[in-house]
Amino acid sequence: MADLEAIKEAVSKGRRKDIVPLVEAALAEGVDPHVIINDYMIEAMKEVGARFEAKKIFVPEMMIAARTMQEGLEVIKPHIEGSGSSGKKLGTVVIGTVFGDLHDIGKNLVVLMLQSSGFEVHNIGENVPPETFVEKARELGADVVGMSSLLTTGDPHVKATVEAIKQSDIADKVKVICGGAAVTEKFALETCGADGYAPDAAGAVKVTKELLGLA
Ligand code: B12
Repeated sequence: MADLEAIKEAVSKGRRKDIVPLVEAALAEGVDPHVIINDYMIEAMKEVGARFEAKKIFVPEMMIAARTMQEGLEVIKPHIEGSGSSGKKLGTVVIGTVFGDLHDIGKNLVVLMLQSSGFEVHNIGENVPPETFVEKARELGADVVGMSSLLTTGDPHVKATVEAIKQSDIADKVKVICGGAAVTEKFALETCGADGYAPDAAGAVKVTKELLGLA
């Protein structure tokens, strides 16, 4: 039987040498990759965050946990890519993490889920200033711009980025969605004026489809 608790523990304790064989074994037994990610890996990262907040661990441990999760995700990726796509491009999404913020795991999961659902996704990276979101969205012909924010100190950057897009020449061409642990629905929609919010990667696909009239 697949040891899913061991996957959670490998991520939360940063046991990098264990993660790949554990994930491979679970996948070989037919465990749903989304279950591995959502119910075990993300839960592990929540524990890591709580231990960091309680000063039981520090940045290096948080970093090793993140690396462990990323290595596990690399094994899972091919099992998700293309899984739900009909082959027809549903739209173009440009997505990045806001200025000052280097967290990328959640954003990269959103990228993976959107790609596997049939969207063309351009990942413009982390620490992205508002004007770069606008430039890239214009250059790449985005239908939707997504931004990720994990730090509450990033709130002004989320607001500034939404405003930069809404005040630009592409305002009527793109919809703006926000997410990440620092963002609430109220903050995204009411304070920043974004068009959509989602709490997780599956929700990101749902809201993107809704905004483009595909759902
Ligand atoms: C791993 C981690 C790190 C790693 C990041 C590695 C990496 N490559 O990303 C490292 C060690 C580098 C790091 C650094 C820091 N971190 Co950190 N980190 C975390 C941790 C433990 C997990 C984040 C994560 O990957 N979660 C798993 C993913 C899958 O979840 P997610 O990102 O939330 O994404 C999901 C949803 O939010 C949503 N989503 C995400 N993006 C988007 C975008 C859109 C458009 C949509 C619709 C949805 C969506 O879908 C995703 C999938 O379900 C969190 C704890 C937490 N609870 O979040 C702290 C946390 C975010 N970090 C924190 C802090 C304080 C820091 C540092 C400032 C620490 C320091 N003193 O240096 C630095 C900041 C560096 C910087 N400038 O960015 C705090 C933030 C507190 C706050 N209120 O602002 C947290 C909350 C920890 C805590 N409880 O104190 N961190």
